[in-house]
Amino acid sequence: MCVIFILNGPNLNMLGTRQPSLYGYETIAAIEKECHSHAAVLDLIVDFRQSNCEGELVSWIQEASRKASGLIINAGAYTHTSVALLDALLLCTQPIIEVHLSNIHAREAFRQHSYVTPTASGLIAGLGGYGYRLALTAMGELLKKKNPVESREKI
Ligand code: CA2
Repeated sequence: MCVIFILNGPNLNMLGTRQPSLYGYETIAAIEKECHSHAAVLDLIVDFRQSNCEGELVSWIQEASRKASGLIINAGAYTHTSVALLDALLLCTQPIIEVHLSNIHAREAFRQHSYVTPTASGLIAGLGGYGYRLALTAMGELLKKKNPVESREKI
């Protein structure tokens, strides 16, 4: 079965404790649980992680490039700042889907630039924790394609 890494960046461990109007009431643990059960329906296995450290995320992206069939990433604030994450993502030959809980394009100008987007097959933003399930569904469809990344094939 295909293993999908789902990586989460800084402060996402705080979900459900503050700022529910922006990020919802769901905790990261609840999102992880939903991802595991949705993945089971799709015949996928999820490796779900969160870190506040940029270097750890870089190492996990490198690990995903060796072990995973696909990568779903919410890089948190590093989305808007990290060339290190971009360089690591550029090494991945697997499909990448970028997820954000909030609609980053309806927020401050600095959140409207993403270093992740150029590496991603697709982007889901503004749908809260549901976006992770949508990303898993899309990943399942992408993985049925012969060349999901090279051609940036559409579902
Ligand atoms: O909308 C998203 O998913 C973001 O990646 C979340 C990041 C933000 O920097 C990005 O621009 C968009 C922030 C995550 C912080 O999460 C918190 C949750 C509860 C309380 C405090 C922070």
